[in-house]
Amino acid sequence: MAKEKRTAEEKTIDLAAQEMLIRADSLGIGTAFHRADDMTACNIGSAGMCCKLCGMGPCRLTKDGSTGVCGATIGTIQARNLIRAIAAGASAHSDHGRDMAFTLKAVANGEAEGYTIRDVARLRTVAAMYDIPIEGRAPEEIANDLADLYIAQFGQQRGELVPTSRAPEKRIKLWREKGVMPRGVDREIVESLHRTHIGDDQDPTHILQHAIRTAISDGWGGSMIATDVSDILFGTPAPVLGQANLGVLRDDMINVIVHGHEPTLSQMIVAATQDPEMIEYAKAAGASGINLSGICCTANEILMRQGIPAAGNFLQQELAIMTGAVEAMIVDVQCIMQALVALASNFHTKIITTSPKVRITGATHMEFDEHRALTIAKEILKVAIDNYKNRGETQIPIHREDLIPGFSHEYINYMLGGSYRASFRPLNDAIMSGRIRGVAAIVGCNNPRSQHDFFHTYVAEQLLKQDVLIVETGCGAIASAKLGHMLGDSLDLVGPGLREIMETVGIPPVLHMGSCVDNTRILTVLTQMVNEGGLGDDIDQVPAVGLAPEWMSEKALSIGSYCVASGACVIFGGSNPVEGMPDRVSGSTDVESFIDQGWEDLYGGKLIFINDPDEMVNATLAHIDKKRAALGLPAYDPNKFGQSGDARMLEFESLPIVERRAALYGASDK
Ligand code: SF4
Ligand code: MSK
Repeated sequence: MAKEKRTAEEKTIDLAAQEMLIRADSLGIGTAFHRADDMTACNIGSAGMCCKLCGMGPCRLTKDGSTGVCGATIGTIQARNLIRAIAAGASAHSDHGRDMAFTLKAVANGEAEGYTIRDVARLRTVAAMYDIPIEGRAPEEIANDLADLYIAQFGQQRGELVPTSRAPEKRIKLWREKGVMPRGVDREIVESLHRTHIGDDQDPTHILQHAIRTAISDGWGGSMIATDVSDILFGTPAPVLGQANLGVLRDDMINVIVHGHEPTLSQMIVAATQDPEMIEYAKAAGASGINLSGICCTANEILMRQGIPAAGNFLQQELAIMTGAVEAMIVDVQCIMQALVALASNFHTKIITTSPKVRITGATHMEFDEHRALTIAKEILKVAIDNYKNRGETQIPIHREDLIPGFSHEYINYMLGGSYRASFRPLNDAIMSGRIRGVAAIVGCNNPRSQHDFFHTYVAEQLLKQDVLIVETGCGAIASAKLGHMLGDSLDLVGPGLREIMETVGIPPVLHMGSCVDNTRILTVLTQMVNEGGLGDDIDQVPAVGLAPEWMSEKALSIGSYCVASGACVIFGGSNPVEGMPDRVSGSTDVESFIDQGWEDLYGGKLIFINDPDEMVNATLAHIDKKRAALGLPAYDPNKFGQSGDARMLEFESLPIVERRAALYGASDK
């Protein structure tokens, strides 16, 4: 039976994306949405029950009690597939972190053209955490030592990964007790592959213990290093005005999109687009200037630091090209669809690969090298400008929305107390009093098998109504941005207690905390909340939940697992890589139960898969309330809050000036 095709409205809730999907249909061009409709996912593979680790297979296990040729059980095969995915995700983040550390080293030694240490305060703070001497030393000297320390974390063979020292004390002790303290990033990833080779580790729970160790080496290792170095080199994010969605593209300008994850090249592209020589070159080509925007997490990197607009999230990479208005899409690593090249051949868009690690057949390759970064950025930009003359008919959706991104943990600390008394105290107090019921981090990708952006934004909206503070990263953050949830004037979405806090502090309902590698910022916030006092002495006691409602990448599984290892309850939507198969494999599999209850018993955190968005919301609230009760905090009661004077002030502010004066001073004072 032919598979049913979804309408554009069923594929995405985003109006700009819908318009481009209709255009795709009229031009007869396929996208990931169409391919997802055409391709039925293999139910054995999606449940993690297919093993192809040796030449005796592939072995597809479909019934209770069945085994592979070697005797491997469903549990072993699911655990092996899961740890391999986590190891791949950890390797992607961590290799990014390694490259950032090498860039820091090059900058410290004056070998990286165009880069400087933008955030010396952050450099000193991070260095001091590791007892690197800072007093009386030049930033470059400190950066050199920090770079050496960070580079060493990848190849370290013994001992403990140094950045794990930033976790709460009790958590560190727990990791040591359970034998999951990572030794070195590369070592844990290599061992994951070794253990899953035919004939090695065949006890599912033992395999998954190492999955936890590998994931910790990502979250408290490679990813944390990536975030630290990005902040040091490009500045710690602070609120800035930005825009999101395909409507940021311009008909009268050269449209250049950066897509991928690493900020090293994109930051130089930002600098190059502002170079008078390049602007003149663009004008000479007949355009009114250069319009830079981003897709995916590269978008997040330059959005939260410079306010460069985000053209869209993961599922909009093809749709941006569909506008016909993009001269070049410059890609680095991760989440880049191979389909871009074929799709771009229908238009004039050039797909330019830049990483030595990533080539796509048919794309133009212009390799990036941080030692000549600005020069290369300008060369790439010239290719885009030269391509403007080839532009044909365009259709740019009008939809775009303003947003305020840039809520790094440093900024959250500052905004809660100002420079006089920067502190997490007000946040903890608000949770303890019940004004804020709890915290949810909504992160991760889009997946064309679910309605684009719907899960992210629906879950966020429902939780906001329940006074849950929302922080977001990655493509989920861009989904919220496109709906205007990252603006102060969206406060109507929010429950009464949370609204009081937002009005007092001056923050939007959803806080944008960065790219997917920046989920480490959330670990830092949770640790600071613990250290502030009043919410227990470890992360597993904080009323907080992590959600990845539309996940698709292996990185998401690594993120979810390091959050579990850190004590968080994590809820994923969409496909469950360790599920049972209805009618064939009964109930939850051993692995599914283990990453839920088993991990909770060991680490206080758990990983669960829920497909229904309302159930996701209910599970989140239930977990938050359970943690509140365990801390002895008052039960959540929305009727207690919402009467602050700030609300009255906002009412005044919304009045036309004449009425406002009349309300304040009487009708005669006009
Ligand atoms: Fe089959 Fe075992 Fe080989 Fe996997 S390792 S493919 S289960 S024989
Ligand atoms: S880009 S990993 S689709 S968040 Fe970070 Fe988005 Fe997920 Fe890629």
